[in-house]
Amino acid sequence: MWMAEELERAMEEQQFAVYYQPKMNIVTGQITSAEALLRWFHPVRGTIPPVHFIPIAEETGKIIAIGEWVLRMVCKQLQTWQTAGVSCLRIAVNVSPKQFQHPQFIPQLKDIILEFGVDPLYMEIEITESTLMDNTEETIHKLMLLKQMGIHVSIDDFGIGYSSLNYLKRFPVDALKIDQSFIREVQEDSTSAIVTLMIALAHRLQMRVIAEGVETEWQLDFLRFHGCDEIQGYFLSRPMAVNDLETFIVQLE
Ligand code: G
Ligand code: G
Ligand code: MN
Ligand code: NA
Repeated sequence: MWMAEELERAMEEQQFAVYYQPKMNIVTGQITSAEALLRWFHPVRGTIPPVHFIPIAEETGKIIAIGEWVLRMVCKQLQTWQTAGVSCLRIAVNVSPKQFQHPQFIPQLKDIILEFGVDPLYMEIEITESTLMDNTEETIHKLMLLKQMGIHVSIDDFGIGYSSLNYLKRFPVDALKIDQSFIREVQEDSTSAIVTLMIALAHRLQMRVIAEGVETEWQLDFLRFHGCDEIQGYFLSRPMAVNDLETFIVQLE
């Protein structure tokens, strides 16, 4: 399997980059955070999307090293902003189930934050429903530790997994990110009942709610009208390199 072998080389030869996609507060128009999204620029095969290599990285266990690398890159970026004295943006990192469940995940995260002298308030973790539903007690414990550290936690791709609604209230998380497949259905000729229900559910659980994959102004208006807190998607911005993110934010100010 070429990919498993080349993932190793990709790390050594620095073929990975971290891109950033902003999230915006619908009411204030302010950028609240940016999601770190891994990109693999292969010298021969071109850009390989994460949907192709993240599953292989999970299967081979490479996700542990790759995930650590992403955390380090993000903390380094936060350190750069902090040192330059520019107003810092919170950054959200996707953490795969295997990485989150690893016994060293929290200690390692603490070490990296300390090493770069980052304020944990600028860190956010995105985990999926499947991460929550495995090993529930252990997961709740880890989520409490993250909360104590001041790190935000969001549930990613919400609605497509199997999280028991009854369990959801037991997880100390800050936000639900409605999966983009539901937002795609938000169109002028549809009722979009599921989306409005998910917004109500999140608020009932004292969580913020973020719509992913927002591509049209109509969707934005709908979501604002129904009390969604934040949006992310091509309508606002595609994922981009850090210098483009900085330009994007300056232009908004
Ligand atoms: O970046 P895209 O824009 O193509 O992302 C596709 C998928 O890959 C998403 O589900 C996203 O969560 C996942 N992904 C992107 N970057 C990372 C990462 O650094 N770690 C993990 N575990 N998943 C990531
Ligand atoms: O699973 P996760 O939410 O982490 O993955 C985000 C994925 O969605 C990335 O592949 C990102 O490039 C993609 N994405 C982000 N915004 C949009 C959008 O508005 N439309 C579409 N089709 N994809 C998007
Ligand atoms: Mn995500
Ligand atoms: Na998502």
